[in-house]
Amino acid sequence: MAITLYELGGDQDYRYCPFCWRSLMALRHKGLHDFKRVPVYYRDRSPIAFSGQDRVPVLVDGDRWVNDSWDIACYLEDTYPDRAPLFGTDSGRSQARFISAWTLELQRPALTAILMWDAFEHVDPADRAWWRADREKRFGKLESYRGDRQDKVVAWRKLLEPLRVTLGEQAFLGGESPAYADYIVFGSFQWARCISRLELLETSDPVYAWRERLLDLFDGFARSAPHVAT
Ligand SMILES: N[C@@H](CCC(=O)N[C@@H](CS)C(=O)NCC(=O)O)C(=O)O
Repeated sequence: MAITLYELGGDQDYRYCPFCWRSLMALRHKGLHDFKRVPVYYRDRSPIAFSGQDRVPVLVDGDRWVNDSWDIACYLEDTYPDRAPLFGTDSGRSQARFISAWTLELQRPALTAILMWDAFEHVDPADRAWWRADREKRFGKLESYRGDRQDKVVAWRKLLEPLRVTLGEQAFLGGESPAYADYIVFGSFQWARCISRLELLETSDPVYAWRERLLDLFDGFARSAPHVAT
């Protein structure tokens, strides 16, 4: 059955939605390599109107569709049980829910504020007026997020301590091999890597080495995605 993933479109074909990256990695993990990627732009959500909501990712698998990255992961796990497990067990699934909640703390508001200007710069030009109006309503003037953010990055790194301690002991959150929990957190790092030159991690950090391992997965699938990080 043909699979399509509707994901956020940015300028120059950049794909940098953290939640879509969770689903992209989950598809590859399940060995579902042959799927179509369709960009959805902020200004026009009509391609996903069939889902009755206006957020990406949305997955279409034959005559079924699922929206929300968590529901997509559960759908893939339950629909393709004979392929590599994303959660492993019910308790793995429950614990991944915790990781998902924790990752939101990591991403919002601190990382969002650090990357606000970068994100704006990579919104498709035709979406910029919409994006500015929407984000300024919620977060204030975009220009206030410009400038040196190094101090903020140093403070943000402290939030990574539970990740750092865990990955100091094991290769992945999934243990010896990656699991959906890894893709949840990785989505935020991949988002950052796609839009920003800011170095979020020090090379000596176990989280850095983990991110490298994730970038290498599936023949360097995430590494080869268009990005601005050096
Ligand atoms: N909880 C949702 C969040 C999805 C979400 O917020 N997606 C963003 C793209 S990263 C979106 O569609 N944003 C549209 C907007 O900001 O209006 C999930 O995990 O799928």
